[in-house]
Amino acid sequence: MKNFPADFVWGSATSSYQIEGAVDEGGRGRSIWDLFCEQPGKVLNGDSGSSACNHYHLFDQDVKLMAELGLKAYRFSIAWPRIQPSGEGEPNLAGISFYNKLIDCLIEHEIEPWITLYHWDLPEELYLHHQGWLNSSIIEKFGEYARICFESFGDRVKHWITLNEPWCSAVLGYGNGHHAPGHVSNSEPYISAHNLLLSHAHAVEIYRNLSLNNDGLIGITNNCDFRFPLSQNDEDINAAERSLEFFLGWFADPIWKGDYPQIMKKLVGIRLPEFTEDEKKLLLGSSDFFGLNHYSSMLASEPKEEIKPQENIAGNGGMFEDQMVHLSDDPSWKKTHMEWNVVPEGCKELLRWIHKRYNEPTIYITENGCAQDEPTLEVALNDEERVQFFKGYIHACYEAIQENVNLKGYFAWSLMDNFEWAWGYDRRFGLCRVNFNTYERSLKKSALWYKNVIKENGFKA
Ligand code: PNW
Repeated sequence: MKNFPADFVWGSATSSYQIEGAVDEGGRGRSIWDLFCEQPGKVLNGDSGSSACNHYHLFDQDVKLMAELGLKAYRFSIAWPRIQPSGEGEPNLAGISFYNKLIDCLIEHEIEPWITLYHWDLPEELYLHHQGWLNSSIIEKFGEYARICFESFGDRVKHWITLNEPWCSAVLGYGNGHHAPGHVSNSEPYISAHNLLLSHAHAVEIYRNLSLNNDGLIGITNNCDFRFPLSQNDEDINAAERSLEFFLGWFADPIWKGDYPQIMKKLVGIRLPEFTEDEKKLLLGSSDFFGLNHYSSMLASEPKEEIKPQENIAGNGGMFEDQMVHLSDDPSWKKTHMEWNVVPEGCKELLRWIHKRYNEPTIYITENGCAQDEPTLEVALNDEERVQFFKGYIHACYEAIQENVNLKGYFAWSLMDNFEWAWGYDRRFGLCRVNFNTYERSLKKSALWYKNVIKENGFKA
């Protein structure tokens, strides 16, 4: 038996726009994703999250499903435009009431609520009239929104995540335009990332100053894939390291080391904003734990020829041309329906890398999972590939813990099939199957497997 520490947190995660639906109800304002989905060609099949899983109306049923799985914790996000429809000003009481009901229902079922404040649904107004994450005025606004949440829910919620994957907001939102608001630029990713980081640090300062008199923790969740060097040549080893610094160091170094990685300053030059001394102080230590979303790995090598911006990815925000790394796949790797490589070993290596670089932080994997092609209910209910995926990655977590990595929890992405951003409903990550016409949920094989892992606090290898 591969047993985990007794207090290991087994959870599952979702996000507001991906599951709630009911976009015009309860006084919710519009977000940049409502706007983005209306633009032809941005989302596969013209899908949008307007009804999604109808979780807004079915949340109590969903909490029962979580209880049935034995989840110890549930990570969900709050839709900023439900709390402040225009992104500022007085709170919308119907929005607060919805999340109060959800939180109370979770607690009643002994499931710990973990709240993410920002999982990409920026109030549209802040984008249209205030330049969204490109304007440093967002820092104060995000702080006020966060304060409302802390004051409304902080008596019952002990785990807070300020931002989900700011890399995605910056690179996909402002670099290659694959996500809302769909900008294409090679400088805006660095500007938005800068304001995202400062917004995070400001919200954490507010939380800590509120002294809610509980033992609540607050942190940030970053995403990172692992990079294996293609060969054992120094050049390729350096390329892999550089790629990790561009991916994760960009967002984690300011918080755990007080500034951006040196290599980014060198390669990005004047497009990388600078922190003032006060900002560095504010950022340093502004996360009580290391939230990590991890999905995949690639091979990294020194480019053989000059890397040109790829035709279809003009200005990709540092992931490709700025870092000067050639990325490739090992042909032996299996791929998921997202075309992401399945490499459990990369998960272990990344955990080690974080442990070492950031001085042995407490880590929570706040997302890990895989999309599978599940055209019918029957196929979905027999998702053996997903069982194998979870088995491999959770085993990698187990091995990392054996090496003293301080991994304290794991959240499967996702509780149920949902609106997978630019892929609409075509990519299914759920432990539970969702019929998007009837909203019926059914437990997949992977859900039953995970249920047993939680019950046994481990699994047979
Ligand atoms: C994450 N990439 O998104 C998000 O936190 C979830 O909302 C999402 O459903 C899940 O992972 C699966 O995609 C990502 O391009 C989107 O590297 C894109 C990337 C990584 C994470």
